[in-house]
Amino acid sequence: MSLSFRPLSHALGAEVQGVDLAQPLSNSEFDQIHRTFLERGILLFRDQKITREQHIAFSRRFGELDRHDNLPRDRHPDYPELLLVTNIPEEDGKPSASKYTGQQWHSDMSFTLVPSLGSLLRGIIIPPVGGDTMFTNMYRAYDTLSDGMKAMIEPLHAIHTGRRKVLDTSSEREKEQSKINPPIAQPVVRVHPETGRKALYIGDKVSCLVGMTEEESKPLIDYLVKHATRPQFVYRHQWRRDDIVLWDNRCTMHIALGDYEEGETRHLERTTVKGTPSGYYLQ
Ligand SMILES: O=C(O)CCC(=O)C(=O)O
Repeated sequence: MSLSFRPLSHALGAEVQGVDLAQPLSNSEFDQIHRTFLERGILLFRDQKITREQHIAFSRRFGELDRHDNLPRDRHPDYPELLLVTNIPEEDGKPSASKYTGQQWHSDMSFTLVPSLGSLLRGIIIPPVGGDTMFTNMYRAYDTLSDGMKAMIEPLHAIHTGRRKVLDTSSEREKEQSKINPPIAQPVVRVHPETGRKALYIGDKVSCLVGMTEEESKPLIDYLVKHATRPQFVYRHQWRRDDIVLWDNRCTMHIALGDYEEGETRHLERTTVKGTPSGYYLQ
Protein backbone atom coordinates (compact mmCIF):
# COMPACT_ATOMS: atom_id res chain seq x y z
CA MET A 1 0.00 0.00 0.00
CA SER A 2 1.42 3.40 -0.88
CA LEU A 3 1.51 6.44 1.38
CA SER A 4 -1.01 9.23 1.01
CA PHE A 5 -1.64 12.44 2.90
CA ARG A 6 -4.97 14.13 3.75
CA PRO A 7 -5.06 17.69 5.12
CA LEU A 8 -6.52 17.93 8.64
CA SER A 9 -7.47 21.60 8.47
CA HIS A 10 -6.79 24.58 6.25
CA ALA A 11 -4.15 25.96 8.59
CA LEU A 12 -2.08 22.89 9.42
CA GLY A 13 -1.90 19.14 9.82
CA ALA A 14 -2.07 16.08 7.59
CA GLU A 15 -3.20 12.52 8.18
CA VAL A 16 -0.74 9.94 6.90
CA GLN A 17 -2.52 6.99 5.35
CA GLY A 18 -1.16 3.65 4.18
CA VAL A 19 1.51 3.25 6.84
CA ASP A 20 2.07 0.66 9.56
CA LEU A 21 4.54 1.98 12.12
CA ALA A 22 5.03 -1.54 13.50
CA GLN A 23 7.00 -2.24 10.30
CA PRO A 24 10.30 -0.59 9.36
CA LEU A 25 9.87 2.34 6.96
CA SER A 26 12.01 2.63 3.83
CA ASN A 27 14.12 5.78 3.45
CA SER A 28 11.86 6.96 0.63
CA GLU A 29 8.72 6.52 2.79
CA PHE A 30 10.40 8.33 5.67
CA ASP A 31 11.47 11.17 3.32
CA GLN A 32 7.85 11.70 2.20
CA ILE A 33 6.67 11.72 5.82
CA HIS A 34 9.44 14.12 6.85
CA ARG A 35 8.71 16.49 3.95
CA THR A 36 5.01 16.60 4.84
CA PHE A 37 5.87 17.11 8.52
CA LEU A 38 7.86 20.23 7.56
CA GLU A 39 5.07 21.48 5.28
CA ARG A 40 2.07 20.80 7.52
CA GLY A 41 3.48 21.04 11.08
CA ILE A 42 1.43 18.14 12.42
CA LEU A 43 1.01 14.55 11.27
CA LEU A 44 -1.68 12.12 12.40
CA PHE A 45 -1.22 8.35 12.16
CA ARG A 46 -4.44 6.45 12.97
CA ASP A 47 -4.82 2.82 14.12
CA GLN A 48 -1.18 2.25 15.04
CA LYS A 49 -1.15 -0.82 17.26
CA ILE A 50 2.46 -0.48 18.30
CA THR A 51 4.55 -1.29 21.35
CA ARG A 52 6.45 1.21 23.48
CA GLU A 53 9.66 0.06 21.80
CA GLN A 54 8.19 0.69 18.34
CA HIS A 55 6.97 4.13 19.41
CA ILE A 56 10.50 4.96 20.55
CA ALA A 57 12.12 3.45 17.43
CA PHE A 58 9.90 5.44 15.03
CA SER A 59 10.48 8.65 17.01
CA ARG A 60 14.27 8.17 16.74
CA ARG A 61 14.02 8.54 12.97
CA PHE A 62 13.43 12.27 13.61
CA GLY A 63 16.46 12.74 15.85
CA GLU A 64 17.93 12.17 19.29
CA LEU A 65 15.29 11.61 21.99
CA ASP A 66 15.00 13.56 25.22
CA ARG A 67 15.27 11.41 28.37
CA HIS A 68 13.13 13.96 30.19
CA ASP A 69 15.63 14.95 32.88
CA ASN A 70 13.78 18.29 33.02
CA LEU A 71 10.49 16.53 33.85
CA PRO A 72 11.59 13.63 36.07
CA ARG A 73 8.23 13.10 37.79
CA ASP A 74 6.38 12.65 34.54
CA ARG A 75 8.58 10.11 32.78
CA HIS A 76 7.86 6.40 32.56
CA PRO A 77 9.81 4.56 35.29
CA ASP A 78 11.20 1.98 32.85
CA TYR A 79 11.39 4.05 29.65
CA PRO A 80 12.94 7.50 30.25
CA GLU A 81 12.25 8.38 26.60
CA LEU A 82 8.50 8.20 27.35
CA LEU A 83 6.68 11.00 29.11
CA LEU A 84 3.38 10.06 30.72
CA VAL A 85 0.37 12.26 30.12
CA THR A 86 -2.09 10.50 32.35
CA ASN A 87 -4.74 10.98 34.98
CA ILE A 88 -4.25 7.47 36.38
CA PRO A 89 -3.34 8.03 40.06
CA GLU A 90 0.13 7.10 41.41
CA GLU A 91 0.59 3.71 43.07
CA ASP A 92 0.26 5.35 46.52
CA GLY A 93 -3.11 6.81 45.50
CA LYS A 94 -1.84 10.39 45.01
CA PRO A 95 -3.19 12.19 41.93
CA SER A 96 -1.04 11.75 38.83
CA ALA A 97 1.67 14.42 38.48
CA SER A 98 0.83 14.76 34.78
CA LYS A 99 -2.95 15.08 35.14
CA TYR A 100 -2.86 18.73 34.03
CA THR A 101 -0.02 18.49 31.52
CA GLY A 102 -0.35 20.87 28.63
CA GLN A 103 -3.46 22.75 29.71
CA GLN A 104 -2.11 26.05 28.44
CA TRP A 105 -0.84 27.13 25.02
CA HIS A 106 2.81 26.09 24.75
CA SER A 107 5.61 24.62 22.70
CA ASP A 108 7.35 21.66 24.35
CA MET A 109 10.49 22.28 26.42
CA SER A 110 10.54 26.02 25.63
CA PHE A 111 11.65 26.46 29.28
CA THR A 112 14.95 24.66 28.54
CA LEU A 113 18.09 25.55 26.58
CA VAL A 114 17.32 22.85 24.01
CA PRO A 115 13.64 23.26 23.16
CA SER A 116 12.12 20.30 21.39
CA LEU A 117 12.14 19.72 17.63
CA GLY A 118 8.98 17.65 17.78
CA SER A 119 6.85 15.41 19.97
CA LEU A 120 5.01 12.16 19.20
CA LEU A 121 2.00 11.55 21.44
CA ARG A 122 0.29 8.14 21.41
CA GLY A 123 -3.32 7.74 22.53
CA ILE A 124 -3.65 4.66 24.73
CA ILE A 125 -6.81 5.23 26.81
CA ILE A 126 -9.11 7.95 25.51
CA PRO A 127 -12.31 9.17 27.21
CA PRO A 128 -15.52 8.39 25.27
CA VAL A 129 -16.14 12.13 24.78
CA GLY A 130 -13.59 14.96 24.73
CA GLY A 131 -10.02 15.13 25.98
CA ASP A 132 -9.16 16.99 22.76
CA THR A 133 -5.94 18.81 21.89
CA MET A 134 -5.74 22.00 19.82
CA PHE A 135 -2.76 22.99 17.67
CA THR A 136 -1.96 26.30 16.02
CA ASN A 137 0.29 27.38 13.17
CA MET A 138 2.94 29.85 14.39
CA TYR A 139 4.21 30.66 10.88
CA ARG A 140 0.76 31.98 10.07
CA ALA A 141 0.66 33.81 13.38
CA TYR A 142 3.91 35.59 12.46
CA ASP A 143 3.13 36.15 8.77
CA THR A 144 -0.22 37.83 9.50
CA LEU A 145 1.19 40.47 11.87
CA SER A 146 1.60 44.00 10.54
CA ASP A 147 5.07 45.12 9.44
CA GLY A 148 5.09 47.54 12.38
CA MET A 149 4.41 44.77 14.90
CA LYS A 150 6.96 42.45 13.23
CA ALA A 151 9.63 45.15 13.51
CA MET A 152 8.74 45.81 17.15
CA ILE A 153 8.88 42.18 18.30
CA GLU A 154 11.86 41.05 16.19
CA PRO A 155 14.54 41.98 18.79
CA LEU A 156 12.50 40.90 21.85
CA HIS A 157 13.14 37.94 24.15
CA ALA A 158 10.48 36.41 26.37
CA ILE A 159 10.94 34.65 29.70
CA HIS A 160 9.67 31.05 29.64
CA THR A 161 9.04 29.03 32.80
CA GLY A 162 7.94 25.45 33.39
CA ARG A 163 5.12 26.72 35.58
CA ARG A 164 1.57 25.60 34.94
CA LYS A 165 -1.42 27.89 34.82
CA VAL A 166 -3.88 25.21 35.85
CA LEU A 167 -3.26 24.78 39.55
CA ASP A 168 -1.43 21.57 40.25
CA THR A 169 -2.67 19.48 43.14
CA SER A 170 0.93 18.82 44.20
CA SER A 171 2.77 22.06 44.89
CA GLU A 172 5.85 19.91 45.58
CA ARG A 173 6.03 19.32 41.86
CA GLU A 174 5.92 23.05 41.16
CA LYS A 175 8.72 23.72 43.67
CA GLU A 176 10.83 20.98 42.15
CA GLN A 177 10.15 22.29 38.65
CA SER A 178 11.31 25.82 39.43
CA LYS A 179 14.51 24.40 40.98
CA ILE A 180 15.33 22.14 38.02
CA ASN A 181 14.18 24.63 35.40
CA PRO A 182 15.06 28.26 36.18
CA PRO A 183 13.49 30.82 33.83
CA ILE A 184 14.95 30.99 30.31
CA ALA A 185 14.86 33.83 27.81
CA GLN A 186 13.86 32.81 24.29
CA PRO A 187 13.53 34.93 21.15
CA VAL A 188 9.95 35.99 20.42
CA VAL A 189 10.57 35.32 16.72
CA ARG A 190 12.48 32.16 15.85
CA VAL A 191 13.83 31.04 12.50
CA HIS A 192 12.95 27.42 11.85
CA PRO A 193 16.31 25.66 11.38
CA GLU A 194 15.07 23.40 8.57
CA THR A 195 12.63 25.57 6.58
CA GLY A 196 14.29 28.95 7.23
CA ARG A 197 10.84 30.47 7.88
CA LYS A 198 10.11 32.83 10.77
CA ALA A 199 7.61 31.72 13.41
CA LEU A 200 6.22 33.40 16.50
CA TYR A 201 7.58 31.78 19.69
CA ILE A 202 5.39 32.72 22.60
CA GLY A 203 2.76 31.09 24.80
CA ASP A 204 1.01 30.93 28.14
CA LYS A 205 4.22 29.85 29.90
CA VAL A 206 5.74 33.25 29.14
CA SER A 207 5.79 35.39 32.24
CA CYS A 208 7.43 38.59 31.01
CA LEU A 209 9.50 40.18 28.23
CA VAL A 210 13.19 40.75 28.92
CA GLY A 211 13.89 44.35 29.94
CA MET A 212 10.24 45.14 30.71
CA THR A 213 8.03 44.90 33.78
CA GLU A 214 5.28 42.27 34.00
CA GLU A 215 2.71 45.04 33.77
CA GLU A 216 4.27 46.37 30.57
CA SER A 217 4.73 42.92 29.05
CA LYS A 218 1.32 41.43 29.76
CA PRO A 219 -0.77 43.30 27.16
CA LEU A 220 1.70 42.42 24.39
CA ILE A 221 2.03 38.76 25.45
CA ASP A 222 -1.76 38.45 25.74
CA TYR A 223 -2.25 40.05 22.34
CA LEU A 224 0.30 37.76 20.64
CA VAL A 225 -1.17 34.60 22.20
CA LYS A 226 -4.71 35.68 21.28
CA HIS A 227 -3.62 36.50 17.74
CA ALA A 228 -1.70 33.21 17.36
CA THR A 229 -4.66 31.13 18.51
CA ARG A 230 -7.34 32.59 16.24
CA PRO A 231 -9.73 29.80 15.23
CA GLN A 232 -8.65 30.00 11.59
CA PHE A 233 -5.04 29.11 12.52
CA VAL A 234 -6.07 26.11 14.60
CA TYR A 235 -6.69 22.37 14.20
CA ARG A 236 -8.63 20.60 16.97
CA HIS A 237 -7.76 16.94 17.37
CA GLN A 238 -10.34 14.48 18.69
CA TRP A 239 -8.35 11.53 19.91
CA ARG A 240 -8.99 7.88 19.14
CA ARG A 241 -7.19 4.97 20.72
CA ASP A 242 -3.99 4.08 18.77
CA ASP A 243 -3.60 7.56 17.29
CA ILE A 244 -0.12 8.96 17.08
CA VAL A 245 0.13 12.70 16.62
CA LEU A 246 3.49 14.20 15.73
CA TRP A 247 3.92 17.97 15.95
CA ASP A 248 6.73 20.37 15.08
CA ASN A 249 7.44 22.43 18.22
CA ARG A 250 9.40 24.99 16.19
CA CYS A 251 6.38 26.28 14.26
CA THR A 252 3.29 25.16 16.22
CA MET A 253 1.84 25.50 19.73
CA HIS A 254 -0.72 23.26 21.38
CA ILE A 255 -3.06 23.02 24.35
CA ALA A 256 -4.76 20.07 26.07
CA LEU A 257 -8.34 21.14 26.68
CA GLY A 258 -9.11 18.89 29.66
CA ASP A 259 -12.67 18.71 28.32
CA TYR A 260 -13.74 15.33 29.65
CA GLU A 261 -15.63 13.86 32.59
CA GLU A 262 -13.70 13.75 35.87
CA GLY A 263 -14.23 9.99 36.32
CA GLU A 264 -12.95 9.03 32.85
CA THR A 265 -9.43 7.72 32.31
CA ARG A 266 -7.12 9.49 29.83
CA HIS A 267 -3.68 8.00 29.26
CA LEU A 268 -1.22 9.01 26.56
CA GLU A 269 2.54 8.58 26.20
CA ARG A 270 4.90 10.97 24.47
CA THR A 271 8.39 10.89 23.04
CA THR A 272 10.19 14.20 22.66
CA VAL A 273 12.76 14.76 19.91
CA LYS A 274 15.55 17.13 20.91
CA GLY A 275 15.89 20.35 18.94
CA THR A 276 18.71 22.83 18.48
CA PRO A 277 20.01 25.08 21.29
CA SER A 278 18.05 28.30 21.84
CA GLY A 279 17.75 30.85 24.62
CA TYR A 280 19.81 31.78 27.67
CA TYR A 281 19.60 31.84 31.46
CA LEU A 282 18.73 35.19 32.91
CA GLN A 283 21.44 35.34 35.56
O1 LIG B 1 -2.61 15.78 26.60
C1 LIG B 1 -2.61 16.45 25.58
O2 LIG B 1 -3.59 16.53 24.85
C2 LIG B 1 -1.39 17.24 25.19
C3 LIG B 1 -0.26 17.03 26.13
C4 LIG B 1 0.78 18.08 25.97
O3 LIG B 1 0.50 19.24 25.96
C5 LIG B 1 2.16 17.71 25.82
O4 LIG B 1 2.48 16.50 25.82
O5 LIG B 1 2.98 18.62 25.66
